[in-house]
Amino acid sequence: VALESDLRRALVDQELEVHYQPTIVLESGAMVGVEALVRWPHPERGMVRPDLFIPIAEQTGMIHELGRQVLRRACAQGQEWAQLSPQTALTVAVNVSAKQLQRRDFVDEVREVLLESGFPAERLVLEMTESVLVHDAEATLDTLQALKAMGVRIAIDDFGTGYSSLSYLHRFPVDILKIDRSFVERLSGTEDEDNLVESIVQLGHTLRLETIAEGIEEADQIEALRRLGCQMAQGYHFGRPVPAQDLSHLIAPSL
Ligand code: G
Ligand code: G
Ligand code: G
Ligand code: MN
Ligand code: NA
Repeated sequence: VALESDLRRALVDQELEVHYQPTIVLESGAMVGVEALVRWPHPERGMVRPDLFIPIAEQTGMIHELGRQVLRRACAQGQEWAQLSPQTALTVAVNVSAKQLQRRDFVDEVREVLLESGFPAERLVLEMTESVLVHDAEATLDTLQALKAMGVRIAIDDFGTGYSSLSYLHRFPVDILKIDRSFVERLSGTEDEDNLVESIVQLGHTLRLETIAEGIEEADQIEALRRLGCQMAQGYHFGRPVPAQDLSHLIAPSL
């Protein structure tokens, strides 16, 4: 309850921060995007992890305000980077809870944030988990098609850990599969584990989806992923989530 009222106050005072983790093209090593990850610098508890407060926000309905603040911040930041370095054309990926997608006005909210920030819809990626597609499939399909029509791209987060079905992947306007880090962790071990990642990458090729491997911590995982045909990656090896200013030197090196 203490955390809940603290979170309510943090939202009113706009105390949440957004950190950004680079997304890298495996072939070239170029940074092509970032994932926005919310952070809560709590006055007494220090940095509170999202795993702790996102569920509270979902249960109390605060997730809508939280999500709006993160989306606003991330699109404004994306636009700032675009102006500092027009040639970089970074994508910005924002995590979205099932609860947010279920709200009727979610699409309007995304449209408004894009208009207000000037950030191009084509460079916004919304990340959601597989479970979102399964529950309330008809309403979700409408929502995703409306987002798609605006130009926004859809990524399935933690892919491989949820309720996977080929038919919904085919049916929903998904653009990107993010391969869960539990699969990447076990890479370069036995052939069976490599084959698991390989089949997700192959599925991506078949459905014409981009694949992003998550949780790369070791250099030897990069070679394995390249060999398996995975296009992109994220992980502490390339960069952990950091405040926007800590990425500026990578985005506009001359500044
Ligand atoms: O960043 P880690 O940084 O600890 O994130 C933990 C979990 O919180 C992940 O599952 C991530 O997707 C989720 N998360 C991080 N930021 C956000 C956010 O802005 N909105 C939602 N809904 N989830 C987020
Ligand atoms: O669920 P989602 O994929 O959005 O959450 C991303 C989570 O993974 C965040 O908590 C982020 O901080 C964390 N993360 C990012 N890169 C790595 C990594 O290389 N190793 C580990 N263990 N976690 C990572
Ligand atoms: O950022 P720093 O200089 O502390 O990073 C040292 C090394 O550890 C780098 O290779 C970096 O990619 C990696 N790294 C950074 N943060 C984390 C983390 O939270 N967990 C793990 N396992 N590795 C990290
Ligand atoms: Mn994510
Ligand atoms: Na993930």
